[in-house]
Amino acid sequence: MQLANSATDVDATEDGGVQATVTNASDIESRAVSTSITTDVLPSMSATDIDVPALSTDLLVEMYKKALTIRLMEEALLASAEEGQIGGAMHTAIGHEANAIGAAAALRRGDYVTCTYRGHHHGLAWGMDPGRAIAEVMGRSDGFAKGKGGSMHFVSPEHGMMGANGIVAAQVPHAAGLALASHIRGEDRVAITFFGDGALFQGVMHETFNIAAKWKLPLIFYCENNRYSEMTPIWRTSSIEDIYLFPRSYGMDSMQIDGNDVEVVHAAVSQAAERARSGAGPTFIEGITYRLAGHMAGDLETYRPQEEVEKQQAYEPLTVLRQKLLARGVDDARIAAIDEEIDEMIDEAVAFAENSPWPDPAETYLDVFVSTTYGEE
Ligand SMILES: Cc1ncc(C[n+]2csc(CCOP(=O)(O)OP(=O)(O)O)c2C)c(N)n1
Ligand SMILES: [Mg+2]
Repeated sequence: MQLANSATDVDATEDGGVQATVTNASDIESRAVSTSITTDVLPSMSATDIDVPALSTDLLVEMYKKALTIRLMEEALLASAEEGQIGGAMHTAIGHEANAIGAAAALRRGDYVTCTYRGHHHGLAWGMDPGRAIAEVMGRSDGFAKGKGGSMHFVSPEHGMMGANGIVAAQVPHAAGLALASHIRGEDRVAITFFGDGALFQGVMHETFNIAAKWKLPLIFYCENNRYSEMTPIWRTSSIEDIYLFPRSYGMDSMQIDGNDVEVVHAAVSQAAERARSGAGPTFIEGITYRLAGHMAGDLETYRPQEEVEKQQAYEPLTVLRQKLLARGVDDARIAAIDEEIDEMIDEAVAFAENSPWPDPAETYLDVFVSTTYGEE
């Protein structure tokens, strides 16, 4: 196994995103990681060995802040939903954070992302502001889609966030279209699309695998395998539980990785992005993760034992990140100060959203239809 010898510097962007640049830094120890899965929910699961360059401590701190921001925002949203402040279905990504954060840091500003109805973590990882994000979920006019999209249609093209989607797998061909547009325009933008394990059994998924591989589109397929499709465990629905094997029948390279470790996710997405930009085509990444909260707000979770959830708490993205920080010498006091800072920031974000006005009914039909035809400016 080859040991990588590079590290990543953090570059916090103005709009709150975290961007990473890989540089040579032989003084930071690199490691080759066998990302064996620590859960026994699926004891037979084994992961792909990949080279994982050590990220800089500064970047890990930024990633921790982002993960905590997402986590606390999601918890605040669940509380707001319970108070009846949120209309429609709302799905949180508590436990999934590392998949979005590791990927966003490995990609460039200008790269596209599409995702499922479980997409708050992608939006924030791509730089969306928590106050406006919460306002959107609450249907307020300061939201990114003026409150018209809500949780399931999170969108912010200025951040490259091209849309969450309530229809399982519908966002996948959208990302193929974005990748194709990038190719036709001669740009080097990559598109990444996130979906769940349940999406693998949608026909459009396989149609997209085929054409993306055939046309070598600059596309990254990222499956957040939390081992449940709504309330149904994967072993009841899938002929094989190693999801990453499906795309291989389309001639696509794929890997199965630890989706709870930002460094592993970062390394995998970096590899896939390099391949996409070089013209070698798409890669499929299966990030093994776990949904710590219910499928959606109000889920009674009668379909899984509480012990299973508790077991996963020992290896969830925030715990993993805290351990990494402690190992790098970032002490408990510094972490506690960060925790306090983010907690206050989320309180302010919630207050901002709650004070945001409701949309004007006169705007109902605005921004609904595109007013130009293809090719017109
Ligand atoms: C085409 C379609 N079929 C069914 C549904 C209902 N549905 C909503 S979420 C979901 C489960 C999807 O599971 P998975 O892809 O694993 O994503 P997760 O919710 O676990 O993140 C289903 C079947 C839907 N939204 N769209
Ligand atoms: Mg799932």
